[in-house]
Amino acid sequence: MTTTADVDQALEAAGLTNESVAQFVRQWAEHTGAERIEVVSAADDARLVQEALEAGELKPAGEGMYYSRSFSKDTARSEERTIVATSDEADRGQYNNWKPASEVRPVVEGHMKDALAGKTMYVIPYLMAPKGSALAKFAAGVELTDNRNVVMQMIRMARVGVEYINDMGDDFVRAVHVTGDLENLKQGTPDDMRNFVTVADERTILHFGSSYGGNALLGKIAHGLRQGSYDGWKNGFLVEQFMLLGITDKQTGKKYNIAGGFPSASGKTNLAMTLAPDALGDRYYVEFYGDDIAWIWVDEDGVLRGFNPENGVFGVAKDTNEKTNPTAIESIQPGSGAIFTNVAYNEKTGDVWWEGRGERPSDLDGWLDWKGERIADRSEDEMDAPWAHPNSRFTTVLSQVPNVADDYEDPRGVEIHGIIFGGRTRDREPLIRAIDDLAEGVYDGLTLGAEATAAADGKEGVLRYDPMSMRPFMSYGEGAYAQHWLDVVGQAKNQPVFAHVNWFQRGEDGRFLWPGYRENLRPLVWLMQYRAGEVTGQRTPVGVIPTRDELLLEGLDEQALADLDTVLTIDKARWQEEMGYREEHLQQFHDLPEQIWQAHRRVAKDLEDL
Ligand code: GTP
Ligand code: SPV
Ligand code: MN
Repeated sequence: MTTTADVDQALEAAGLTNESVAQFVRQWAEHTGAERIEVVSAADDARLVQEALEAGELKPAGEGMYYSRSFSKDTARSEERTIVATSDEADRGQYNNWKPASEVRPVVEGHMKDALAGKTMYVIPYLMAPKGSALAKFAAGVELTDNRNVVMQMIRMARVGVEYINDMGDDFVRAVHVTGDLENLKQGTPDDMRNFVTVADERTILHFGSSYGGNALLGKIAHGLRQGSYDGWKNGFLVEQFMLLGITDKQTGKKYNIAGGFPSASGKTNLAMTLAPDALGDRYYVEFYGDDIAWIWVDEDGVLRGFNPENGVFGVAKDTNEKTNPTAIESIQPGSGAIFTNVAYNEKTGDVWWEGRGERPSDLDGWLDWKGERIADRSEDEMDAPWAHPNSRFTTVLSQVPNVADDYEDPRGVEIHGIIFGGRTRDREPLIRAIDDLAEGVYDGLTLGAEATAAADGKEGVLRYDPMSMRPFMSYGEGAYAQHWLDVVGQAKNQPVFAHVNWFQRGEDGRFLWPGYRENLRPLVWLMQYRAGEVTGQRTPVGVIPTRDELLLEGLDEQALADLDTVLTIDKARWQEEMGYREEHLQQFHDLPEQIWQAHRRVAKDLEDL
């Protein structure tokens, strides 16, 4: 076990001078019984990668790219094991799984006691913001982890180094991650030992029992979303699971930035990365800012602004290919430093593959599925099982994304002109409907719904509501959350336009009625034109939808043209049915602002009158 002197020596050698951080590290070194302390920064990446390759934790996947595999029962965030704890029961919401801090803290601390005996405790100082941001005070954190892969993932996903923490005094999130003995945690049983706790009013995150994604990289989801949204509530800003992109009209020189929430695994990364300006006669230029998180506030001039707090992309691999998302493919080329997790891997060639990457390799030699089992050894009836896990992912840094905006690191963020919500819904929701009114926009966000996907444990195909795509990350009550939205966005001098989009409507034969992916630029261009008053669309009870001739249709394929009228139609009966479900959904929330109920009743009445 380390002594206080050892800890202090490690901190000093790394140039970590923040005494509050030092105390936090000492306390946890003692509690976990860590054998060694190692403070890391981004500059340590090459050495850590080398160590991980030697230890077999990473495998080479092409030059400067790596493959890793997580434990087979540890492949996604686990929502039912995730808890927001505070000392005030008023923070209990419908979705935040609230518990008293005094009850859960001892449990998870108990699991962590002496859990690092014989192990290294890595100290990861990080910032979830561009350096110099006015919100930096809420963005700094220190993650302690026993897992080298988590360190390498954090180096890609966050800004990592002592320089981000030394001047922060006590303004940092205390984040502790202990992997635990994954084979013996009784996952999914009544004795499940996993606990993913954010003690929001103490700015402390304690995650035990996973080494995967948002369960383990505590900067990203636990701090960047859960803790961040709690801090935002108390301090006047918004923190959302939103992508952020910019569209410039080269003819007019005008630029529009759009932020948007889509539930996990519903298309944020793809939308932010892959819009196809070339498809529309090269008139538009599209820039990438962020694919998963946006922090949003109104500046001193009354401008609604936002930035992406992350430094990288943790993208769903499935169906990512040259056609659906060429930009993503370009960002995971040799030399990119990309890490692939739970994809299929060829141990002889170092190639990786996933469902939707292209043809399945016909030569099975060397191929392992996501569990590490040889494909060639599969029996006849196992042959059709997926090779990659449906939630397998690639991790790459923003600077590798070819269309990343020049100003993506600007601490002032960018102005936000539009806010969109998009679910995964197979019927009812049209391609796009614009909403001009703030309360109605917030109402629309609160009633966002999606079919469950592989990113969260759950049944595929079952529809569930996911307010603003924040359901798994909600840190306080939904009524207060809605009010906070009205308050923050209400301060903006120029109100953003809202819109609801749906790329996932299906025909009776199950095919997608809209080609999606790169073609999604078309409805967004319409939204820009709508905001600028260049098109008027047709007013419906649920918003303004484009007329067929207002959409740029050049180059769209035959099938999409044939299906277009269906995705631009409002089905009154289906919508009225939906209004009943919405009412039940909203009734669960305590203290929902009256303005939201008014918006709901207005839509219901307009539907009745249709
Ligand atoms: P998280 O990282 O979990 O928050 O997910 P995300 O919202 O960023 O989702 P992502 O863009 O990674 O997409 C998830 C899945 O949806 C992938 O398998 C995509 O291929 C698929 N997808 C994304 N956009 C579209 C689209 O426009 N049409 C269709 N049909 N599928 C899409
Ligand atoms: C999500 O599930 O919404 C993600 C992936 O972005 S994870 O980081 O694992 O939460
Ligand atoms: Mn996400």
